[in-house]
Amino acid sequence: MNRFVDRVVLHLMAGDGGNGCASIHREKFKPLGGPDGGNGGHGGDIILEASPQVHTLLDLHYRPHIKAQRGANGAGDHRNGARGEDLVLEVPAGTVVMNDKGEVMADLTAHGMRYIAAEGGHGGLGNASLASRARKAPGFALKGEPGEQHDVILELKSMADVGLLGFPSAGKSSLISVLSAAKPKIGDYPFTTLQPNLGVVEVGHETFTIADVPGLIPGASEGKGLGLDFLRHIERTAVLAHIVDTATMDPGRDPISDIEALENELALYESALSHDVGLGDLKDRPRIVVLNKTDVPEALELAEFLKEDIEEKFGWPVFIISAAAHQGLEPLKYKLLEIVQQHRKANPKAKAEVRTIIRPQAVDAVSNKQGFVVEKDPEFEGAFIVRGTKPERWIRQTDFENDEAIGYLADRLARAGVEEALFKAGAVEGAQVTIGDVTFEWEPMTAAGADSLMTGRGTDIRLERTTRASAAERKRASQARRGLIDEFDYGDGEVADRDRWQG
Ligand SMILES: Nc1nc2c(ncn2[C@@H]2O[C@H](COP(=O)(O)OP(=O)(O)OP(=O)(O)O)[C@@H](O)[C@H]2O)c(=O)[nH]1
Ligand SMILES: [Mg+2]
Repeated sequence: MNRFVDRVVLHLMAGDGGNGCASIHREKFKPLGGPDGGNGGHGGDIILEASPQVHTLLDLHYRPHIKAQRGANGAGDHRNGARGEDLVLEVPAGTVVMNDKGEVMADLTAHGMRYIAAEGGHGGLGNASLASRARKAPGFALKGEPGEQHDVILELKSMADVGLLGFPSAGKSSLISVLSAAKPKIGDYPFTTLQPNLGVVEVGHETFTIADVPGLIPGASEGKGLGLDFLRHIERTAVLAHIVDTATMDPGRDPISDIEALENELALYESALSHDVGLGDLKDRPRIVVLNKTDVPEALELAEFLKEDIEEKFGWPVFIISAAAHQGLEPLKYKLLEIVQQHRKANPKAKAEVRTIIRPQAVDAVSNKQGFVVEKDPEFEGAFIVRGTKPERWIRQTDFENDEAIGYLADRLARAGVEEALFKAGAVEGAQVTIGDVTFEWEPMTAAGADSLMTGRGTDIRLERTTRASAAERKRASQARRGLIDEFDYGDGEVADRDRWQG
């Protein structure tokens, strides 16, 4: 028998972005070719997709460490790195995705629904893409951004319309086996059912699904028996059916106290989902009571004797059946279908067309038009923290070994208005400013200062090297000086773009 796993913690590592390349086009007689470094490819995402092919989270249980492919680095000659391949993990419909704080991030209720659980890092731009009027031959490129890394918790909450509740051996599995084609294990010992079973019930042209979960006993909420863990599989149901054993010889047990005992446990079950699926708590779900095993004469007597009392006491419809003898099943089926249909009308199904759930954006990026916020650092007097998707990405993409790259970053931050926002927030020169993982001393630039930080040529040594001319180049240069040839005409029909490459 397959092991059934309905909760796993996954350690996700989306693909890192590839690094951009800083390269200068080199050709004989063309010492000052333009920047031709290609961009790094984006890292692969890790995507969860609800699929009809899988019914448990077992596979993921055995390989909880999941890593998507990184993007390839850019290369010279304008070659861009390939994108890392996305990794699609199939999960059963009904899988709820939570972050490590237990907050629900997505609920994959319909087949085909997708959720990007970890996003690949952006590839870094190569120096060809970074070139601009002011920065003609950048001597740096942007680094690939690391892919997202975090844990997610997956919980399977089966998609059933009807949930069966009852003591062990009450006949839940027997009932599902006579109502549907499902063939769960049936036994005359308690806790025969160790994993939820789903069955499809046909009533005329209509169908609904029914979930059989392991039996509950008093104290289940404290972990007695198999505990309440399996109740998550009946959380989405439209109706709960109490299956009551009216033939039990157990002293101290009778149908009414059985129902009350399970209701007590149910009241203690707290659903993580109640607010998100709009179904409310399990304890508020409609109920019916099914008095089973009435093929036993004393049991039938007891059931008929208690029927009215139960209806009055709990206010729920009561059905007298025998799963073993297939008695009383038709009225039960029709009643269940009726409640399920009412529920479906009131709760239109999640639209399967919404295939990809876009990840919720960081609050700051949504609420703020600029895409970032400046906050006072709660830990240091006079220090500030800049939060926002973009500035944080820019930091991650910066090669802090390269002055020119740092200059580019400073320029970018100033242009995005971070500088101004820091001033407004009361930051002064030398203030400690943190963006993402990096903390630095703030040296404000005026708009003019920003310009002076940009150098047309850059500090890339490959550029420096081009100024150490070869013999052929020296010859060209002297010919050009004497007006014999045009300095920018390489004789190959291609005229170098002075404006762009000659600073
Ligand atoms: N006489 C009689 N026995 C029944 C009836 N329904 C179930 N049983 C018997 O009761 C015992 C338990 O039945 P199951 O269907 O396995 O009970 P369950 O509620 O699924 O039990 P757990 O999975 O352990 O919680 C088995 O021996 C069944 O044959 C019935 O209508 N009449
Ligand atoms: Mg069972």
